[in-house]
Amino acid sequence: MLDLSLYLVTARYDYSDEKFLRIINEACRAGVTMVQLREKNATTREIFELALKVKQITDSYQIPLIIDDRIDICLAVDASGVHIGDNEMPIGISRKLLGPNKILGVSAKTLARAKKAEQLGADYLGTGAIFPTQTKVITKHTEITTLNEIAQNVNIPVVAIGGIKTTNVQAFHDIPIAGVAVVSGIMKVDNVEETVQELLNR
Ligand code: TZP
Repeated sequence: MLDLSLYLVTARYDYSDEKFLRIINEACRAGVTMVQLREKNATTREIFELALKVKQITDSYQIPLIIDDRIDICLAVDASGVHIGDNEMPIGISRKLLGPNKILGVSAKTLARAKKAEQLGADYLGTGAIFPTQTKVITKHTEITTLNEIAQNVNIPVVAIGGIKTTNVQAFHDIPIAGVAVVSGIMKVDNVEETVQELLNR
Protein backbone atom coordinates (compact mmCIF):
# COMPACT_ATOMS: atom_id res chain seq x y z
CA MET A 1 0.00 0.00 0.00
CA LEU A 2 1.22 3.48 -0.92
CA ASP A 3 1.36 6.01 1.88
CA LEU A 4 0.83 9.38 0.24
CA SER A 5 -0.05 11.31 3.42
CA LEU A 6 2.76 13.80 3.02
CA TYR A 7 4.55 13.76 -0.32
CA LEU A 8 7.67 15.92 -0.61
CA VAL A 9 8.32 17.15 -4.15
CA THR A 10 11.81 18.63 -4.39
CA ALA A 11 13.06 21.88 -5.89
CA ARG A 12 16.73 22.87 -6.05
CA TYR A 13 16.44 26.67 -5.97
CA ASP A 14 20.04 27.87 -5.68
CA TYR A 15 20.88 25.46 -2.88
CA SER A 16 24.19 23.63 -2.73
CA ASP A 17 23.94 19.84 -3.05
CA GLU A 18 24.73 19.63 0.64
CA LYS A 19 21.87 21.91 1.67
CA PHE A 20 19.43 20.29 -0.77
CA LEU A 21 20.22 16.80 0.53
CA ARG A 22 20.15 17.96 4.15
CA ILE A 23 16.60 19.30 3.71
CA ILE A 24 15.46 16.02 2.16
CA ASN A 25 17.09 14.08 4.98
CA GLU A 26 15.43 16.24 7.64
CA ALA A 27 12.05 15.91 5.92
CA CYS A 28 12.41 12.12 5.77
CA ARG A 29 13.48 11.95 9.40
CA ALA A 30 10.45 14.05 10.38
CA GLY A 31 8.04 11.73 8.57
CA VAL A 32 7.31 12.57 4.93
CA THR A 33 5.92 9.39 3.40
CA MET A 34 7.09 9.76 -0.20
CA VAL A 35 9.69 11.85 -2.07
CA GLN A 36 9.70 13.00 -5.68
CA LEU A 37 12.89 14.25 -7.31
CA ARG A 38 11.71 17.01 -9.65
CA GLU A 39 14.54 18.46 -11.75
CA LYS A 40 13.56 20.38 -14.84
CA ASN A 41 16.80 22.19 -15.64
CA ALA A 42 19.67 19.79 -15.15
CA THR A 43 21.52 17.52 -17.54
CA THR A 44 20.74 13.83 -17.64
CA ARG A 45 24.04 13.05 -15.90
CA GLU A 46 23.33 15.62 -13.19
CA ILE A 47 19.85 14.24 -12.54
CA PHE A 48 21.20 10.70 -12.51
CA GLU A 49 23.86 11.55 -9.95
CA LEU A 50 21.47 13.55 -7.81
CA ALA A 51 18.92 10.74 -7.94
CA LEU A 52 21.52 8.28 -6.62
CA LYS A 53 22.27 10.59 -3.69
CA VAL A 54 18.59 11.21 -2.90
CA LYS A 55 17.88 7.49 -3.14
CA GLN A 56 20.53 6.76 -0.52
CA ILE A 57 18.56 8.97 1.85
CA THR A 58 15.08 7.69 1.00
CA ASP A 59 16.29 4.07 1.13
CA SER A 60 17.68 4.62 4.61
CA TYR A 61 14.20 5.64 5.78
CA GLN A 62 12.45 3.07 3.54
CA ILE A 63 10.53 5.84 1.79
CA PRO A 64 9.68 5.41 -1.92
CA LEU A 65 11.54 7.71 -4.32
CA ILE A 66 9.63 8.86 -7.39
CA ILE A 67 11.35 10.56 -10.34
CA ASP A 68 9.49 13.34 -12.12
CA ASP A 69 9.06 12.76 -15.85
CA ARG A 70 12.19 10.64 -16.41
CA ILE A 71 11.49 6.94 -16.86
CA ASP A 72 15.12 6.40 -17.91
CA ILE A 73 16.46 7.88 -14.67
CA CYS A 74 13.96 5.86 -12.62
CA LEU A 75 15.13 2.64 -14.22
CA ALA A 76 18.80 3.63 -14.09
CA VAL A 77 18.79 4.20 -10.31
CA ASP A 78 16.06 1.65 -9.57
CA ALA A 79 13.79 4.26 -8.01
CA SER A 80 10.30 3.23 -6.90
CA GLY A 81 8.51 4.97 -9.74
CA VAL A 82 7.82 7.93 -11.99
CA HIS A 83 5.43 10.87 -11.99
CA ILE A 84 4.23 12.16 -15.35
CA GLY A 85 2.52 15.42 -16.19
CA ASP A 86 0.25 16.53 -19.01
CA ASN A 87 2.83 17.03 -21.73
CA GLU A 88 5.14 14.19 -20.83
CA MET A 89 5.22 10.54 -21.91
CA PRO A 90 1.75 9.09 -22.63
CA ILE A 91 0.35 7.20 -19.65
CA GLY A 92 -0.04 3.80 -21.34
CA ILE A 93 3.47 3.94 -22.80
CA SER A 94 4.85 4.94 -19.41
CA ARG A 95 3.25 1.91 -17.81
CA LYS A 96 4.59 -0.33 -20.56
CA LEU A 97 8.14 1.01 -20.19
CA LEU A 98 8.06 0.83 -16.40
CA GLY A 99 6.57 -2.63 -16.17
CA PRO A 100 3.93 -3.67 -13.65
CA ASN A 101 5.96 -3.21 -10.47
CA LYS A 102 7.04 0.43 -10.53
CA ILE A 103 4.78 3.15 -9.16
CA LEU A 104 3.21 5.38 -11.83
CA GLY A 105 1.85 8.75 -10.71
CA VAL A 106 -0.07 10.97 -13.10
CA SER A 107 -1.10 14.63 -12.94
CA ALA A 108 -4.84 15.01 -13.53
CA LYS A 109 -6.75 18.28 -13.48
CA THR A 110 -10.02 16.92 -14.84
CA LEU A 111 -12.19 13.93 -14.04
CA ALA A 112 -11.84 12.69 -17.63
CA ARG A 113 -8.04 12.57 -17.40
CA ALA A 114 -8.22 11.05 -13.93
CA LYS A 115 -10.43 8.21 -15.15
CA LYS A 116 -8.26 7.67 -18.21
CA ALA A 117 -5.12 7.56 -16.05
CA GLU A 118 -6.70 5.03 -13.73
CA GLN A 119 -7.73 2.88 -16.67
CA LEU A 120 -4.22 3.05 -18.21
CA GLY A 121 -2.47 1.87 -15.08
CA ALA A 122 -1.74 4.89 -12.88
CA ASP A 123 -1.17 4.03 -9.21
CA TYR A 124 -2.02 7.49 -7.89
CA LEU A 125 -3.07 10.92 -9.14
CA GLY A 126 -1.73 14.38 -8.36
CA THR A 127 -4.31 17.17 -8.69
CA GLY A 128 -3.63 20.92 -8.63
CA ALA A 129 -2.55 23.63 -8.41
CA ILE A 130 -5.19 24.03 -5.72
CA PHE A 131 -3.73 27.23 -4.22
CA PRO A 132 -1.54 29.84 -5.94
CA THR A 133 2.02 28.57 -6.23
CA GLN A 134 5.38 30.33 -6.50
CA THR A 135 7.04 27.15 -7.75
CA LYS A 136 8.04 27.16 -11.39
CA VAL A 137 5.51 24.94 -13.06
CA ILE A 138 3.27 24.89 -16.10
CA THR A 139 -0.05 24.34 -14.47
CA LYS A 140 -3.39 25.98 -13.93
CA HIS A 141 -5.56 26.55 -10.96
CA THR A 142 -7.71 23.56 -10.11
CA GLU A 143 -10.82 24.12 -8.01
CA ILE A 144 -11.09 22.26 -4.77
CA THR A 145 -14.50 21.06 -6.01
CA THR A 146 -12.74 19.40 -8.98
CA LEU A 147 -10.32 17.75 -6.57
CA ASN A 148 -13.28 16.46 -4.60
CA GLU A 149 -15.03 15.23 -7.76
CA ILE A 150 -11.90 13.33 -8.85
CA ALA A 151 -11.27 11.86 -5.41
CA GLN A 152 -14.91 10.70 -5.18
CA ASN A 153 -14.88 9.04 -8.58
CA VAL A 154 -11.65 7.07 -8.91
CA ASN A 155 -10.45 4.02 -7.01
CA ILE A 156 -6.78 5.03 -6.84
CA PRO A 157 -5.36 7.47 -4.29
CA VAL A 158 -5.40 11.20 -5.07
CA VAL A 159 -3.02 13.81 -3.68
CA ALA A 160 -3.60 17.55 -3.73
CA ILE A 161 -0.75 19.84 -4.82
CA GLY A 162 -0.11 23.54 -5.21
CA GLY A 163 0.55 26.19 -2.58
CA ILE A 164 -0.07 23.81 0.32
CA LYS A 165 1.32 24.98 3.65
CA THR A 166 0.77 24.42 7.34
CA THR A 167 -1.66 27.35 7.27
CA ASN A 168 -4.06 26.00 4.63
CA VAL A 169 -3.72 22.21 4.76
CA GLN A 170 -6.91 21.99 6.83
CA ALA A 171 -8.90 22.99 3.73
CA PHE A 172 -8.88 19.31 2.71
CA HIS A 173 -10.51 17.92 5.82
CA ASP A 174 -13.76 16.84 4.19
CA ILE A 175 -12.23 15.65 0.92
CA PRO A 176 -11.32 11.96 0.50
CA ILE A 177 -7.74 12.52 -0.64
CA ALA A 178 -4.86 10.25 0.35
CA GLY A 179 -2.56 13.16 1.16
CA VAL A 180 -0.89 16.36 0.07
CA ALA A 181 2.19 17.06 -2.06
CA VAL A 182 4.33 19.99 -1.02
CA VAL A 183 7.31 21.76 -2.62
CA SER A 184 8.15 25.20 -1.19
CA GLY A 185 6.11 24.59 1.97
CA ILE A 186 8.88 22.18 2.97
CA MET A 187 11.89 23.00 0.76
CA LYS A 188 11.84 26.71 1.57
CA VAL A 189 11.08 26.90 5.28
CA ASP A 190 13.50 27.61 8.09
CA ASN A 191 12.54 24.69 10.28
CA VAL A 192 11.97 21.65 8.07
CA GLU A 193 11.39 19.06 10.78
CA GLU A 194 8.92 21.17 12.74
CA THR A 195 7.04 22.07 9.54
CA VAL A 196 6.80 18.44 8.42
CA GLN A 197 5.49 17.41 11.82
CA GLU A 198 2.96 20.22 11.76
CA LEU A 199 1.77 19.27 8.26
CA LEU A 200 1.40 15.65 9.40
CA ASN A 201 -0.52 16.67 12.50
CA ARG A 202 -2.88 18.95 10.65
N1 TZP B 1 2.18 20.76 -9.94
C1 TZP B 1 1.09 21.50 -9.71
S1 TZP B 1 1.41 22.76 -8.65
C2 TZP B 1 3.03 22.32 -8.50
C3 TZP B 1 3.27 21.20 -9.27
C4 TZP B 1 4.58 20.53 -9.41
C5 TZP B 1 4.02 23.07 -7.69
C6 TZP B 1 3.68 23.09 -6.24
O1 TZP B 1 4.67 23.79 -5.53
P1 TZP B 1 4.37 24.47 -4.14
O2 TZP B 1 5.65 25.19 -3.81
O3 TZP B 1 4.06 23.39 -3.14
O4 TZP B 1 3.24 25.43 -4.34
